[in-house]
Amino acid sequence: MNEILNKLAHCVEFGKINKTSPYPPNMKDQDGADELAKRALEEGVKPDEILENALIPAMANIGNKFSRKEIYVPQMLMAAKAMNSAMAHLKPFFQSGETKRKGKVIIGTVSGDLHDIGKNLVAMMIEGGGWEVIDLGVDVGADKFLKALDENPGAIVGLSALLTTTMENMKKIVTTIKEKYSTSKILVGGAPVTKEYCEKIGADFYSPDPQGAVNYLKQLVC
Ligand code: B1M
Repeated sequence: MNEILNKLAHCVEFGKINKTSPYPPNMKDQDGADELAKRALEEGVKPDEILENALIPAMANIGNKFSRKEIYVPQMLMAAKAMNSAMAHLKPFFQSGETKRKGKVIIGTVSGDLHDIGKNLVAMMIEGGGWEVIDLGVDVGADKFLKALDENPGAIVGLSALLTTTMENMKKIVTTIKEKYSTSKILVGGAPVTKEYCEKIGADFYSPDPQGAVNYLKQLVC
């Protein structure tokens, strides 16, 4: 079992999606995350073991390397694709409730803002960290966040903003959510956002990068 999970973790970390994908060149013609996740399930490895012992550690390595600037956005995106190809095999088990996740995170880019590359990376890392992610997309206003919270009580909320102009909307969204759900945890990030701004608008946590977001969530459930 360890061998297949180690191979799967390696594929995710280095962005090997499936056998036919040409990236990375040194893994040409080898099985990728797609084939290995499928085979692990066929061999009887439980979906939560695949998540805990292959996907989560691989994504944690990716997140730490990205934080240390040892890899950049393209490598992160390849790892995301590899992880998604493995997750496609696991999702039916999570969706049926047969296998539990750590909790739910509602994420979106705030109203007026169409930037989603960073938000998608954060969402992918959070999913790779064992959480169910409800991605509301871009240009998301307070109403949509509230509706998602009504439908998913207790979910943690993640807000991303890339424009100095839309940071104001982040403040409005935090205020509106806290008015209705005062105990909701709200995580914020995005290039112009700072720890000081997070504190000023009454959000709970600021992370400059995806791994910081995953670490924050981890300590909420420990
Ligand atoms: Co725009 N844009 N853009 N843009 N764009 C910036 C942000 C800008 C800095 C460029 C510049 O002028 N130098 C500037 C903002 C200036 C400011 O407000 N201070 C800008 C502008 C002005 C605009 C327009 C207004 C341009 C115009 O039309 N005149 C317009 C606005 C549209 C709108 O949103 N309403 C616009 C449009 C666009 C495109 C559509 C063309 C495109 C977005 C495509 C897309 O996202 N699908 C785009 C892009 C690509 C950029 C740049 C070049 C790159 C942004 C990016 O994806 N970075 C950007 C300049 C730059 O950054 N060099 C720029 C990579 C990404 C991985 O980083 O998003 O910071 P980032 O995410 C990081 C962290 O911030 C963090 O983790 C991620 C990974 O480390 N993080 C979180 C992000 N969200 C988080 C959430 C968390 C935690 C961490 O918890 C929930």
